[in-house]
Amino acid sequence: MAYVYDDQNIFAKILRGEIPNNTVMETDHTLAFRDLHPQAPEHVLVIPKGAYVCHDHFALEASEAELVDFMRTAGRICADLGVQPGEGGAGYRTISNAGVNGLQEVPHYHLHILAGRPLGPLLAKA
Ligand code: DGP
Repeated sequence: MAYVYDDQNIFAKILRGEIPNNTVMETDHTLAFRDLHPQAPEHVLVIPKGAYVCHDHFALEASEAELVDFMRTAGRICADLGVQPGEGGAGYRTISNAGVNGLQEVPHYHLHILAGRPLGPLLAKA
């Protein structure tokens, strides 16, 4: 089944400059900005500039340049936030929700980076 991308989603509007955002980092293929409703003291969203719906879409169909750029950008943000466990930071969590069961609200692929407090168990009880 082909992925169907809705270009009216809120992150597509952010990428087109139709809605403002609090940018943390921008590269050729990737944009990172602060979440509007932060769930932790640090809550950054990393998105590809390409039209990908969710993680599997991006992982399966993005170019190597896009994939590398996205992952390196996410890593650099962790470094800039000072949260890398290997560098003495207190750690963080990355999350990517997909589809109905993942409770994905915005259908443009994004990685949440959450940090700045103990984040508790991975999943709430259903
Ligand atoms: P998800 O449920 O994984 O699709 O998370 C979507 C996130 O996007 C949620 O944490 C809130 C955030 N969000 C929604 N609308 C906006 C917006 O207009 N600007 C920003 N910066 N974040 C938004």
